Amino acid sequence: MSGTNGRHEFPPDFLFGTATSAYQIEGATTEDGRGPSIWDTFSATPGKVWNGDTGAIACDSYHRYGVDIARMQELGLNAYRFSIAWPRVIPEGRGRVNEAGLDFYDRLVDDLLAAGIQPFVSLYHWDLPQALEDAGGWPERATPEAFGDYVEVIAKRLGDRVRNWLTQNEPYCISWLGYGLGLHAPGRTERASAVAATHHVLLSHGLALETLRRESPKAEVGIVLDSWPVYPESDDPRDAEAAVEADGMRNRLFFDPVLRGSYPEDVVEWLADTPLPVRDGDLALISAPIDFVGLNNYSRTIVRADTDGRPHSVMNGGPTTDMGWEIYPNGIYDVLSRLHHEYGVQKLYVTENGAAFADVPRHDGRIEDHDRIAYLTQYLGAVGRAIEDGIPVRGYFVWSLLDNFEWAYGYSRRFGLLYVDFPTLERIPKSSFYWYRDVIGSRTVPELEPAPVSGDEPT
Ligand code: GCO
Repeated sequence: MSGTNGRHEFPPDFLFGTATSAYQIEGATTEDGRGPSIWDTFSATPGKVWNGDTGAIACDSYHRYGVDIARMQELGLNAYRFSIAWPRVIPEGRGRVNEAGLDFYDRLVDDLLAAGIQPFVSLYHWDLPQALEDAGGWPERATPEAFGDYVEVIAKRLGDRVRNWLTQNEPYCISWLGYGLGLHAPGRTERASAVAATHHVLLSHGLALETLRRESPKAEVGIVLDSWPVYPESDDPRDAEAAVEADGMRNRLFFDPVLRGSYPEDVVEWLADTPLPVRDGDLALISAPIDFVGLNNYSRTIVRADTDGRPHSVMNGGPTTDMGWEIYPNGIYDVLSRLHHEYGVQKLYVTENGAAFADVPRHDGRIEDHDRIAYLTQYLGAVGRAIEDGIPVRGYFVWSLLDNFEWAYGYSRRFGLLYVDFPTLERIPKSSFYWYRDVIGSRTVPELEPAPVSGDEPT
């Protein structure tokens, strides 16, 4: 489709940001009274994370957040999305509040505001207090209830200054990668638990929303949904049906309850042997009006019907990032358009988009990440095209400000605009950092320049 690589201008109030999350950047996992989280436990379990990497040090942003804010100022960021570590604030998940943990986020919010950067605060980005997992984790209804109490503590402390809250981040990944496929913490492979977690994570959004409306009435509240749009591999009706099923499990299972107040009937049927633990009143909480939807999008899924008709995802040989994810900028346009036109969402942020590539510093210290610039140009271009077509996208956050702990991939995947030299923790701007600075300064995505000529990989 045309127009993605061309020049796009963004409206004056459009927010340009970057995103991070606590466990991926903070380190200091045993300092100042922080309790253990499921990611401490999971990453300490042999064989779960590449290279045995953990978040114990990460980017040390717990101590170096001042350095990071200085870099954000250099970029000219309008907004910064970060997450609060629940175990830093309530080490056992419920009950006792750790004031030192709260103080850290208090300072972070103040320093961001002083730098003219709007905080977008994620209340949960996967670091569940281990004590709550020991009591059953997200499959238990007690967990969303504890989350509501934790959110109240945060809102009471930061609600006078924070104007944008994100309740949950990627409910699909929390429930299905964590409890169904076991690829993320806590590493369980129990379908019934993944289904129960799905509902309880969404319920926790509803409970948090109720609390935030009360304790932080001037703020806007949204949820972050990750979506990989699903396309059938061919015109064969069997592929089309398989795509509907895959889209149901991956997207509609989360979009529908939040934005329509009901679970999709076909998905409920597929899950009939392990039903969603819905109680009276839950869906009203989950679908209470929100101010915006945050979309995380990186790629898409293409599916083919297996011999039994079930969806099977396939790669099409197109270009991919270092995650092996296909680069498909029209996908972000399609999801934004769907959320607006099909689901009636009136305000959207792209809360994450970005790319991992194997960045290698040269002898002169420069990191020329033309592939990341090309990726961002195309995706931000697609976002620009969505805005030109009347889709209400109000901001865009690059994942990520800096290279960080990429979950089960440890430090082997680099998503940052800042290169992090992990042995020294030095931050070095990549070419994409300067590119984004210019985009923000001019509010314009320029046309993509051809890549500098480089040698091919020796074969
Ligand atoms: C999320 C994302 C991030 C990842 C990023 C790249 O949940 O918001 O998973 O934490 O680091 O999406 O995979």
